Amino acid sequence: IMEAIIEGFVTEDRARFPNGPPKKFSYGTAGFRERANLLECVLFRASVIAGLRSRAARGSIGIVITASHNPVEDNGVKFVDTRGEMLIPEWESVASEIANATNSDLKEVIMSTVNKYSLNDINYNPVIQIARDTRPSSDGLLALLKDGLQLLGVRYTDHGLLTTPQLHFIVKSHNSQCSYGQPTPLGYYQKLSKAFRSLMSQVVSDSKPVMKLDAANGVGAGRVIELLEHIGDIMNIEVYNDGTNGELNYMCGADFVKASQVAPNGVPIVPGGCYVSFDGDADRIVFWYCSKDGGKFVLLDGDRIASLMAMFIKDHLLTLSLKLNMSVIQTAYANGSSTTYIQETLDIPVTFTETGVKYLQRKAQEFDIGIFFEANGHGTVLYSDTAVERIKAFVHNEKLSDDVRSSGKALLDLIDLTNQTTGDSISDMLIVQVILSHKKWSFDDWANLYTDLPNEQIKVKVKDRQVIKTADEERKCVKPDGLQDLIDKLVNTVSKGRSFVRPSGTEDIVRVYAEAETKEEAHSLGIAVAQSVFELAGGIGTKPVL
Ligand code: G16
Repeated sequence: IMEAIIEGFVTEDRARFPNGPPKKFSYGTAGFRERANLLECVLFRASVIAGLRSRAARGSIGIVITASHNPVEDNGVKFVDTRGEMLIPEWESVASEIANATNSDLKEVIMSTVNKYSLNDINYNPVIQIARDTRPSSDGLLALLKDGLQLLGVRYTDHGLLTTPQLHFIVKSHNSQCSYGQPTPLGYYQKLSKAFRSLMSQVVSDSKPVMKLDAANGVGAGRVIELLEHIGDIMNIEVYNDGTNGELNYMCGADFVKASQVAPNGVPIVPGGCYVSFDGDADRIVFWYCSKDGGKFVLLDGDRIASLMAMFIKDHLLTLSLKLNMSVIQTAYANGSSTTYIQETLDIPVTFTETGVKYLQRKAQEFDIGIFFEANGHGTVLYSDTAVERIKAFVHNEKLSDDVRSSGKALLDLIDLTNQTTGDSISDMLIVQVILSHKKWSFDDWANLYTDLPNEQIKVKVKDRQVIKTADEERKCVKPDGLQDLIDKLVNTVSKGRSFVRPSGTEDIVRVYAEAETKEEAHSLGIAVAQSVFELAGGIGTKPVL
């Protein structure tokens, strides 16, 4: 029967896409991502990928149609695995093979997956959880996905417009038989708002916190408005760049603000005000403000969020005298000052992985408490079952002091406020607000934890970005020959210099990162390295200039 179903699917695929996939797709940092008009075949075939993965894992899996921080012409598909995490690596290859199969190979590729994982049991009927972002192309791509699922007889729930992390939450909740939460958008708002209200009730203050949100003209805007129905009486979030006027991710949003280190368009600036930027699908977040004296722009990025969360959690563990195996997970993009602060001041070990939340998340699972954050604002905290059980023991022990028990309760609420599946702008925003309120800190106080080393990020266009090969968690470039030697020489010309290059997994460019003791040195180092990439890796277009 399975073979007949697949035969029907393949016949329809051939009728709709007689020339097969329009290009070779690679499963990048976060799924397939391309110009939207090239993705139709991929979305149709995403149905079979999801259906097979779901059968193999015996659980519901998720699909989000989004290209996150990319421009509005792009789109993409992110698969969410059964525990609410990114798709496991073994299945990234399966997904690539199916997406790239020629028309004549498609049936064989699918059937070999069916046989390899013994997926012939048609009695197991999975449910796929689906969401999409606000891109104009998302509706058409969604229709193709649904057509594919219907042909295959795979059930699905279409949750409509959601942030990517909301769908991760729903998948985890569904597969945990609701022990993690109710698998609906409402369940998400209820879980977070309950924890947030409990944590904020411990704060004595006569004013409501106010956050001004740059929602990147993306899907986060509407979701925050929905959230406000649950917490609007205790927190004020003013939503800007809500998609009614501006273009998605254009001159706004977390990626723009982090990379260009300036305030976004579309947000009225009040010196001293508290600002926050999401990216297009609200899985990344950065905070920022303009200082009261002089209006200097100050960025509080993913490294800052990780440092703040690590400090707060560590403080509570100290109150409980509880020793847990804890680590902060960073990538090569982490500002050197944040790593020093976490290791030396907080005395928490830092572990490095390559770029991509999927890598950080896997590493974080090795600890009782794994705080993982990319500098670009993508991250969250994972708590092991052991950590949760040990913290719970404090709350229910009547013999302990009120301070100790309320510290335990605060940690448990914090765990509930955390989206433990992936980086989540909404959850991260609320956690930061809780910490600042508990400490009675302003953004200035937070920024004073350490001083960032000036840094610069540059994009270089090359003919084929795959000519760049890296090692040592992307901190060393091993191909093309000679590029790393050049980088080493350039780094030695500035003080506190550091630089690395890597091919992006979401855009058709090579990324260059440079940091140094002064802004000028970071800039000149970045440009010099970008020029070396241009020369040795087949740059196209205009060569970067100082
Ligand atoms: C995705 C990943 C992130 C990664 C970012 C940029 O984010 O989930 O982990 O940092 O891409 O990746 P790259 O430098 O390879 O282009 P998003 O928010 O775009 O889905």
